[in-house]
Amino acid sequence: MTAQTERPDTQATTHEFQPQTLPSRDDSGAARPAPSVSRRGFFERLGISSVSAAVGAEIVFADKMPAGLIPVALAQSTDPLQISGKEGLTFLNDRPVLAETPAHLLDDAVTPAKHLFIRNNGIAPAVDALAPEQWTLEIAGESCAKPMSFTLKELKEKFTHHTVQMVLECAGNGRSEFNPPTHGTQWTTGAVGCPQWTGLRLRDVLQHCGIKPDAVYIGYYGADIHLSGDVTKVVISRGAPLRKALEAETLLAFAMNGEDIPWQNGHPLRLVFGGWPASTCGKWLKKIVIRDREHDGEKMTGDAYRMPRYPVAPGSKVPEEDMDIIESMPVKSLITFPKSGVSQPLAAPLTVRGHAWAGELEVALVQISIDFGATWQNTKLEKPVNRYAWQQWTTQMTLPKKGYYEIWARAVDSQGHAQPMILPGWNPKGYLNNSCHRIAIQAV
Ligand SMILES: Nc1nc2c(c(=O)[nH]1)N[C@H]1C(S)=C(S)[C@@H](COP(=O)(O)O)O[C@H]1N2
Ligand SMILES: [Mo]
Repeated sequence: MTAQTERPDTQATTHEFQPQTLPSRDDSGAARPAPSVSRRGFFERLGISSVSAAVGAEIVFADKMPAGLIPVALAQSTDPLQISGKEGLTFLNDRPVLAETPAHLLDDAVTPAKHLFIRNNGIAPAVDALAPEQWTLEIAGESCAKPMSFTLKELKEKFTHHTVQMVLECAGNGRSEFNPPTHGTQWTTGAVGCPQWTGLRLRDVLQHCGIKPDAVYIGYYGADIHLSGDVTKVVISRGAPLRKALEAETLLAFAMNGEDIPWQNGHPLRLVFGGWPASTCGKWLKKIVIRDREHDGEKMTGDAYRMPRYPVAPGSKVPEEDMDIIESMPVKSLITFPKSGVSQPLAAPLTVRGHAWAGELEVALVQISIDFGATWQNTKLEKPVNRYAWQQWTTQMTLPKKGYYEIWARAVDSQGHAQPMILPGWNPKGYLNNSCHRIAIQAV
């Protein structure tokens, strides 16, 4: 199946891939067939000698093999796709790796590393290439007064460490519900998580290197490899306006939940912006540029990560000049307990809980409905542990009689914006679906 053109079976945790060697289409490109599979553990062994070992013989034209290519011999394996350190994720694609988290596995207040989604636009660098001792970060760009390069060790020694819990959510999360369907990863609800990040303030590092008065934007570059295998091609190079880059919460993170960031999530260094699309949060970070104009790197231009400035009819074409770059993400919530589909004894009180978040704003209210939105009841909502962390909500209820119910959750932000019950405005790239999360429950 191709993750881009068919809706994934949200129940499946793994699926089989067609063995073949074409590069897969990225989130914004033209459709190409989904490629090859991998065998258990393959992703960690991208060095040519180890690939040869896995194939069982010397690969004769190894020097001609595109970087990151998974040999057909391995692709024919029927072992489910697995990435060490990850558990329970639903894989939507293997090349690039796209994996989302079922809602009930996001029940923790702080998302554990094993349950954080993966969204790669290219091929993750081989683990061997990510040794923290050898890692360097370059700060440059036409609006950088003193361009310089730091080792990771120097960065950690020179600048104060800060820890902030922040939501990471792909702007395309929820895309699978749009009709007519839009191109791109068909995420259901699971391209989101909220781990705790530790790192240096981007502003401390930028200020150390001198920000020229004409600076307006920053852009990032990572160490991942383009799907074509062409090492001169940039996978993704997005960024944010300088005012966002200089916020106290904007981090160059070297740790997640007090440990190394998982390999697929950007070890040993990644950017994290609070409340903005996760596409701004560059992984395997090698370079930051301070720009005198809006950054024009890969996936900053055209219609990538942009929304129409006005409501448009589903399926319509929108001129690029009428599209704006997505900034703060919209208000949203998840029901993480109970798991959708469970049966509940009628007599027992039912606990329902989850999280809510609202980009740069705070969530003011979360309500649930058991009658398809006819009536709503308030839940108990916690304050965020810090700005940009998601908030926990919980409530107890009894169901009136035996039978099938849906529980819907709806969050309202501090400016009074509520989640739509069904679908928000259709847009050409299928971004920002913040419609209510629904779960099924049966009272027995
Ligand atoms: N270097 C690099 N950084 C990247 C990406 C990428 O493909 N390469 N993908 C971006 C996108 S679109 C998203 S949604 C997030 C996903 O972060 P995660 O894989 O840690 O969940 O990383 C962002 N940063
Ligand atoms: Mo994304």
